[in-house]
Amino acid sequence: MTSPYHQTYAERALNHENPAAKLLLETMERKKSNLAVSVDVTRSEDFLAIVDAAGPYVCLVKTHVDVLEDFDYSLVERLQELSKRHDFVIFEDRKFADIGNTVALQYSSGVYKIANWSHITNAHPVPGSSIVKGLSSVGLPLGRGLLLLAEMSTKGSLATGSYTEEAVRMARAHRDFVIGFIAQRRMDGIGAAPDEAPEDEDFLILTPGVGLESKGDGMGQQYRTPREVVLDSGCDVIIVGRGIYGSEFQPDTIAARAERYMAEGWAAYVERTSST
Ligand code: 5BU
Repeated sequence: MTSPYHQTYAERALNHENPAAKLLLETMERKKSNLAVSVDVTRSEDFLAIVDAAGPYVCLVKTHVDVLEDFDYSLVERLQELSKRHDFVIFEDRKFADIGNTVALQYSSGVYKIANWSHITNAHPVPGSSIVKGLSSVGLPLGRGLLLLAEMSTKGSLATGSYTEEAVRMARAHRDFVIGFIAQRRMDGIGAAPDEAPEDEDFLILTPGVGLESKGDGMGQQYRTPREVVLDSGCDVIIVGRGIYGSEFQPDTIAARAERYMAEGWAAYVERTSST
């Protein structure tokens, strides 16, 4: 069988049963975009302006709703409208990290009710597989998908070696709900004995730490180019925040930058899928 590295997003969509994974892969193929925009701003007005300007160029919008100072639930409705208009998937980058019972409450309830609107969310594997059980009790009936944080983009990250391998084993044991990883490279076969990894293993790899103009941010973030991430490391979705919205919220610049990242990410994918 061809490895996911060489398969098209459309081919891979057929292999996934989880609705969120399928939706993401189909959206990538339809829009010819493997770009996600990460929108980390504190005012709802800026948030919506960035999503609206970048929306046509992205397959996914990644949020941190807890940084919005003026959050109210109507923002979610606006975001959902934009998601329909521009055809993108929503990913709340919540990074759950507690016991099963607590994360189930944090996912379903409180101010944000993340499970109600976010197609995809993520979790640290640090508590063990009970975290997947807790989140899955809420998300699976709603057709949601989970990403495990197998690696991080930051300098000195502790998510390496056997920790990363355990994250992949945890995912392998919960393939109905865990659709892939936040990681810096492909994870297929990691942590498995040669006869252990299922042949049809296909995890989605979403990768932050992508930038064309700088190597880092002075606070531990490390950037690689879309080409390094997609072609050299085999990742599927490039996640770009400040590289797109920078320090100003002018719709023209946001759209132009998003278009550039989209083109670079897609060119790397085309090169990858046409290589043998
Ligand atoms: P940036 O502006 O492109 O640096 O934003 C990157 C986003 O990705 C930001 O929301 C982080 O919280 C997120 N992120 C990351 O940068 N690195 C990681 O390893 C993980 C998440 Br996990």
